[in-house]
Amino acid sequence: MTVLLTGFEPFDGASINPSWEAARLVPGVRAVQLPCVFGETLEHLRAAVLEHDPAVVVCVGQAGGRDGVAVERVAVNLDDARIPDNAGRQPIDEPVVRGGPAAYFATLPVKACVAAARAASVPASVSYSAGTFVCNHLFYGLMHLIATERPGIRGGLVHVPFAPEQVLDGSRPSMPVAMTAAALTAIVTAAASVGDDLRLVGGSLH
Ligand code: PCA
Repeated sequence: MTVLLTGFEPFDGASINPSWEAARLVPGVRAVQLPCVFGETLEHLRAAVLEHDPAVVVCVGQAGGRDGVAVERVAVNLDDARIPDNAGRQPIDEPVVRGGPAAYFATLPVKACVAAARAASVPASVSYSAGTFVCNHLFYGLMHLIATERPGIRGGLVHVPFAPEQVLDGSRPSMPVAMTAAALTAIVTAAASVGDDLRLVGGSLH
């Protein structure tokens, strides 16, 4: 079964992006780096899906400040950028896809993915907001592509913490890249093998 795993190039002045540093370490997948640019990132994703014809697509992005791996459940049809992307674009209150539904759910077994990461000894949880920047844009575009053209694909997005070298003053949480890669390896394995998602207590109060 072909698994496509994407990570992002660095953005916001950073010199690395742990999403790509970890994705490239995962064995047995097609790993592709995507630009952190609204619109363009979706063109690259589409080209990778056409080239590799994957059964599973897991997109990965950095979520600076998070203290664990987050398997995202919901993609919203909203671009609302707090900072410019790598091409200087900063959309405000625009849809990802004009006329598209307000939101899509991931088609990954999100709770099984979280359980798999935890079984690999990595802190992980389901998240209910992927934000409104390029990661959510990519996630929504992926789910729209799946819904309209490739209904068989299991797809979703995983947010990962900073790498330790990005926060050497220790003021924000971080996770070693090898640990992030171990979580991604467990997640893609679960995504490729679990049928129905696990019915586990989860959710979030806010
Ligand atoms: N994280 C950003 C975009 C690229 C990345 O790695 C986000 O969460 O939107």
